[in-house]
Amino acid sequence: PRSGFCVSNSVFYSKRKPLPLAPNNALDVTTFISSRAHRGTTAFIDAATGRHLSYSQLWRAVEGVAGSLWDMGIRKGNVVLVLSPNSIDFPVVCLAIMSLGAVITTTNPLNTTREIAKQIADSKPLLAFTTTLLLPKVTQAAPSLPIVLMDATTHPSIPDAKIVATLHDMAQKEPSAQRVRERVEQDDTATLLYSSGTTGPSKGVLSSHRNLIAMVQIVLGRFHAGDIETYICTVPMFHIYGLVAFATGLLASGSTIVVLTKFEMHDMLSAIQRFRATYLPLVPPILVAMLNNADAIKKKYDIGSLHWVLSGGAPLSKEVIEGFVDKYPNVTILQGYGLTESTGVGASTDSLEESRRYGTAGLLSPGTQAMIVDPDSGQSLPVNRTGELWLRGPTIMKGYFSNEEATTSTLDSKGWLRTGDVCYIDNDGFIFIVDRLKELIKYKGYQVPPAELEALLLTHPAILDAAVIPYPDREAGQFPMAYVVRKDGSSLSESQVMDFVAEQVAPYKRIRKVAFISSIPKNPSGKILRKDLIKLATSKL
Ligand code: 4UW
Repeated sequence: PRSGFCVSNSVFYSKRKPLPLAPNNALDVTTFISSRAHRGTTAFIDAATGRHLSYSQLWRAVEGVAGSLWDMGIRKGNVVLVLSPNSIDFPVVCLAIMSLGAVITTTNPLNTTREIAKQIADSKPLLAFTTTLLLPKVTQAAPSLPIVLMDATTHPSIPDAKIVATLHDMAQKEPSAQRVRERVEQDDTATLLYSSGTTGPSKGVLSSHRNLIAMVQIVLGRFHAGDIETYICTVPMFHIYGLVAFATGLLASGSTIVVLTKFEMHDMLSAIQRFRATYLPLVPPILVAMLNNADAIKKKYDIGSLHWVLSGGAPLSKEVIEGFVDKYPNVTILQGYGLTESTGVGASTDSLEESRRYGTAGLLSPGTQAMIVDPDSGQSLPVNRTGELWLRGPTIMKGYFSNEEATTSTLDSKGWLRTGDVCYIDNDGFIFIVDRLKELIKYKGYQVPPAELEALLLTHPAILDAAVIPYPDREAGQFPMAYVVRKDGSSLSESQVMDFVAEQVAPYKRIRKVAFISSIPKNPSGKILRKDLIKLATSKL
């Protein structure tokens, strides 16, 4: 069926043109991207230094790095860690690793040594790419892990660090005739990104070359034929959003990507002005800030080149969209909804007309199917009825890395992914996200798994029990709030609880509100009744 929905068993089919899936089974995503024809010349510009990479330099560097990795002994299936802020070198590293059939695992540079060590212990990388600034985190987390420095031109000797090469040297390497290309199949794993899914701590999400190739085609399909856009990249490339856009998808379109190493409002706005950027992918908190300061921004910067702002990673309120459109009338706000587990975009609005349906997350991506499932009865529901969104299609992950239990409770035998998002689909096939069933907290678009913070709180000698919930916040979207049961006789204070957590987690995971309670409400099987706590916490708002 090509209409918005199929009535027979309540499966919704995408209304977009189907994907022309790549038929050749022996294909890696890097080869797929590099073989696309386009008219683009400049691939990347570093916003701070103006350093450029043309498309031919990009593919030359990827080939050099891949050849060097091969010489170092990196082979198909090996995991390589990338711990770096955004840079024009980040995509080079990712594309080179994937071209060998090796697997990228990325992590947030804000993460603490403890958090990075945990991911290293789980994913077992053989090599790490990092920067001079982040080097101490890697060496402390895994002292024996060999390291490639991404931002040094000479090979530094730093005590205690096992630096084996610089990216600079690797990229210069002449293509070697010796390198035997191992056959990479579309079903081979390409990325191992971490996500907490519907419950529990972060887990490795296995996405295949097939998943990524389909995502590249979805990103390409969102293009208006022949347009070459200039993008600003400020969303993180370590996250699925930045990775599928800036380190893979958009490179197949010939677009130019202006890269900011971190988000800074002034840097972003002056980069738009300087490079006449047309397209700006963001997370909601930055749109909120642009709205709050609209008059001052318009006075100080000429951002007239900007036509598209893409928002995703967390919900964007109708009020913000209306306010934004009012303040920036030349800009169309597009929405993208996705998950790490769906290797990127599951639904999106792609045009001015679609964007006018304020509040929608858009139409299903090409080739993607959906069901809306009643969480109580397990029945799939028809249009305009609210339930859990399930997704199926060519971008859905292979599963969680060495975690059979999490995989089977998230992916069913027919390939349906339970998103943990509460949604409905309207008569025209537009998805509306109304709530989150899963535990996940999103602080400024970053994932904060409550289970990790709860486990940490329970290690405090004065804490008997704890539960962590999302607390709504206009700027951050939501932040983690803790309900804590103190042990008898303890005089533990709110700030002591917050400090205890802050010392051990990345800043975006910090507990920003604490309340004490006599017991944590739980169901008979011991599951925390989060909805009750959320109601309690927000009843006074
Ligand atoms: N509206 C409401 C949204 C939305 C949302 C996400 O960190 P993850 O696993 O993944 C992401 C991925 C976002 C993304 C990827 C590729 C892309 O092109 C794009 O375009 C803008 C966005 O966020 O978190 C997944 C969870 O985040 C929430 C939702 O709960 C989802 O299950 N979420 N996007 N537009 N909520």
